[in-house]
Amino acid sequence: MSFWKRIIGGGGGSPRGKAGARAYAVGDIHGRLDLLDEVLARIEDDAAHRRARKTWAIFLGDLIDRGPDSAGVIERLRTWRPEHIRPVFLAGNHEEVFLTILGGDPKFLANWLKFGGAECAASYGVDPDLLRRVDEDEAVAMLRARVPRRHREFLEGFADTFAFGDYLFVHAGIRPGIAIEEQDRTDLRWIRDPFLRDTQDHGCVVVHGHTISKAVDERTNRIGIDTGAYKSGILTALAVEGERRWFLATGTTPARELHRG
Ligand SMILES: [Mn+2]
Repeated sequence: MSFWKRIIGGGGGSPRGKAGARAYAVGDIHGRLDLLDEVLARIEDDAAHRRARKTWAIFLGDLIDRGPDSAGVIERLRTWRPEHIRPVFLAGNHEEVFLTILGGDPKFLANWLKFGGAECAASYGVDPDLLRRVDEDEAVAMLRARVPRRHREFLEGFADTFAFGDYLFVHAGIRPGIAIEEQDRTDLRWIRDPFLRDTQDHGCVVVHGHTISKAVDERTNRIGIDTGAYKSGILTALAVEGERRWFLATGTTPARELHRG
């Protein structure tokens, strides 16, 4: 049932996922192939132990940078073909920057190297110190030569949003007060405060990554699941089916303790 139907009906019901389906959403991976392997195994195991449903796994973006193995993460997800689970990939701000550089534009290069790009470059066998020393165009050419075309094409195919019943999955968030179809792509990938501080109902529950919280940041109008995997070791996945939702995470932290408060 849509948000408006519920309001008009005066029901005050909980948000629901798409009828007859299940979704798993995975937060910012940032080059942690070790944690990705673990969370994929947990998702596949969880799905195998529940009723067969049409099932999606939505990756909220920022697969790359910061952690040690961006190239490995991309290759793992590019070739991930679980039975009965359809992967959906959303682009984060880190994919945007990486693709801009790989497209031949060096304007973000220096900042990218500072914000986790050095580790990404190293995962492709490109020495980040060398990238800093040579001129920008040469640095871009070195990266373009080492990042496989199939990786670039994979990243270029990422979506901006994924709607699932009363839920909307995005990388960073939405600009409050603007219809989903009219959202600016930059907001979807980069927004923080105007979205994070907003308490109004958006007409959907927004599930997002991008901004790190110590525990799952579960509010009435949004759920943040970026638990800072690259430094915390905790990569979180949210599962939604009907009115139910539950969390899977790497490490030994019980899902319950991932909740704030
Ligand atoms: Mn991000």
